[in-house]
Amino acid sequence: MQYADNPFFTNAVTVEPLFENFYTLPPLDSGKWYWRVLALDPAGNASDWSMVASLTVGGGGSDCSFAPDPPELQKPEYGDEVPVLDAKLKIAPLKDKDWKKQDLMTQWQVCETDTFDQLTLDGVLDNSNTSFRTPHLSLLPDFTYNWRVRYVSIDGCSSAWSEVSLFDTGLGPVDFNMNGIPDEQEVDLSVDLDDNLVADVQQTDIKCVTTLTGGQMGVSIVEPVDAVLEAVAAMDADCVDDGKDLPDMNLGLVSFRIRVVHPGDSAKLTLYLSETAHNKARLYRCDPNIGLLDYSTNAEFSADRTSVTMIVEDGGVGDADGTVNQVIVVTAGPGVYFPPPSAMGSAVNITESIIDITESIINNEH
Ligand SMILES: [Ca+2]
Ligand SMILES: [Ca+2]
Ligand SMILES: [Ca+2]
Repeated sequence: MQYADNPFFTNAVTVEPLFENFYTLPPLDSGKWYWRVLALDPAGNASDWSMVASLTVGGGGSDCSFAPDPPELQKPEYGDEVPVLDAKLKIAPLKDKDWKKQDLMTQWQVCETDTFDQLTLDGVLDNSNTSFRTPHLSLLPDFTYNWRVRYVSIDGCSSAWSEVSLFDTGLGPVDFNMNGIPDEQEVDLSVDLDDNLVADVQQTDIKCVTTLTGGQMGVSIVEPVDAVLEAVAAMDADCVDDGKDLPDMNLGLVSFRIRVVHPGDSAKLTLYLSETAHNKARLYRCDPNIGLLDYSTNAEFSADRTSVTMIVEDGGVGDADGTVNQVIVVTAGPGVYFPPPSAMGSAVNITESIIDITESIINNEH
């Protein structure tokens, strides 16, 4: 499914995969919007696009005359410095007594300028969430950013934007040789993850890091040829640090930032793994405000399971910055859920149990 603010679908947002016959749109600006759908079979063959349909946001449908008061920005305070890799933005709890917490979403925007026309980040959280974590590598070091927040009701009415505040980012990890890899995560000359008999550190088409588990992962852009891999950094598997059960991720996660030439471009890339992935491993993507998400539908492991190819799209699938801005930010890694050691006694393991059941069905087919 694609939607856009113009009938030519310039800078359209693509939503895939979509297994249901409905989709709930994130908050959209007022005005006329256009959408269309196509069908894909399991082999990836696509139908033609449907006819284009339109919808109008605001002024009509819902009564938006009682919009909530705008949020009050709390942290960072004006001009504070935040860490590049792990910034957390905070607003005061919802004060407007006319609204219920669960009926409002918070929309967070970060931009280099106070015009908010070329966004760095655009994220929507449910349940009047008061804090927003910036995705790893989405912020550049030693930079000043503007940010603002608004409430959006579940029927699409929004508050005014909060005041605009500013924060600065710190220097980030040391990268003395300026290759986009933290120097303490560089690999040595013995590493050749793409198996081409050339040390990866001597190649321009792959960036490898030492993972936090002591292995290595490499990132390489397959296409488009004009996309640039700007930065790569290894991350801990517990990407939201919430203590929840995680898949077993023997290489942890790798974050990377890609710059594409055209807004909304897709990119295909390969993650090279220093350890063969388990035969049941899936590729997981980290959303810093949700946790790990199964990215299998847009990823494919190689036959020998030493690499995995993934598709990402600026402002679309996989892009953690949530906006069409010629930058794609991703944190991902392979992982596998093993059956919990004790029987499923606790509610915590429900998700795992469901995954185990799916896996046993798959196994029974063989
Ligand atoms: Ca470096
Ligand atoms: Ca190599
Ligand atoms: Ca983007």
